[in-house]
Amino acid sequence: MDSIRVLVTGAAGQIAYSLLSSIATGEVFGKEQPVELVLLDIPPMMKALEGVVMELQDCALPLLNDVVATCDEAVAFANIDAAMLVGAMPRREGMERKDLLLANVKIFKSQGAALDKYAKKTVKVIVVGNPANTNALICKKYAPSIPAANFSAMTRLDQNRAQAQLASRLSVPVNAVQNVVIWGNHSSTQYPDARHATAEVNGVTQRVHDAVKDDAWLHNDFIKCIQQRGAAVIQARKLSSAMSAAKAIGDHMRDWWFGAGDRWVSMAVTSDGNPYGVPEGLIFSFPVTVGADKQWKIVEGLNINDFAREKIELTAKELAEERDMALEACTD
Ligand code: NAX
Repeated sequence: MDSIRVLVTGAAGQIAYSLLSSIATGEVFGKEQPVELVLLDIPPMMKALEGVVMELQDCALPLLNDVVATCDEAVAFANIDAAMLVGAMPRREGMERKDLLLANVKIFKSQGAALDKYAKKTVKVIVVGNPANTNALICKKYAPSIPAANFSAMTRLDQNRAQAQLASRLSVPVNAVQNVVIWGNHSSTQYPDARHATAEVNGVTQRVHDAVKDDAWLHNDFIKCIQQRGAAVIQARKLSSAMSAAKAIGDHMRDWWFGAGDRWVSMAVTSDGNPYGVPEGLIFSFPVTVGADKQWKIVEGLNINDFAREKIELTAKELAEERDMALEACTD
């Protein structure tokens, strides 16, 4: 089988450190699929990246055909089949949200243009670096020759967190819980929605709502826990989520690559204005199904009550503000 070429940016960072071996052991693209890993980071990180390359060699991985480490986007984006855009400008003390957005516009404008120029037109892109949804929007804008459906931002970590919290509450394995939805932005305005979720408890599949029997918890503490989970990990670890983020990147890409069957997964993808009234063009997290042809489709027809409508509108409003700020900084 021919190798596929997979780019990971921010390759000297902490998420990449957990992610790279899972790609190279076949956990993402399959146990038969040889891969070439392309590692992009910025010039001051090249020495550290050398160490990562040495470790990948030392893992002696049969599926890993080649490793390229570079700080040159023309090299990094050439002929790639998948792009995991993890690297981003971190928020520094005293930095306003707007400053962070603007610093990232520069990075994702440049990487979008590099995708347009050098990548395969079938490339599948997941943006992880924050603000992930808006970074993906900018990246897509500067890669007009690549289908919009090939761009996504990651909310799978939020989905995994939500699924795990519900499973823990019901004392069932995580896989017994299905169809939890993350709507909107990968930020504290996201709406983790268990209204359509099901759980298999004692061999019987039922609505999570009926199994939990605690609406107050589902409407308050559950939602807040997922919205604030990233901050809670930082407070405890003094570092942001890395192991769980890497696992979620693998889950997102594997389901995209192979299809997710009848499971719903949450991916932030381009809104076409339907079916939930989210403004067209925003990169917004929806429940999607993914076919074996690698095409995702938004799950339609879900009942949106007033509570849900308010939460979806709030996170859409934040994303529209981010978009406006980011686009203002794009002079062309
Ligand atoms: P680290 O600071 O450990 O690593 C980031 C790496 O990116 C660094 O090596 C840095 O040099 C590199 N980098 C910066 N600018 C770059 C550029 N222009 N090209 C290539 N590389 C560049 O951060 P880490 O913990 O790995 O997190 C990476 C990003 O993921 C952050 O933006 C973080 O906020 C975001 N996250 C997003 C999540 C999501 O669910 N969407 C969850 C986890 C994580 O917080």
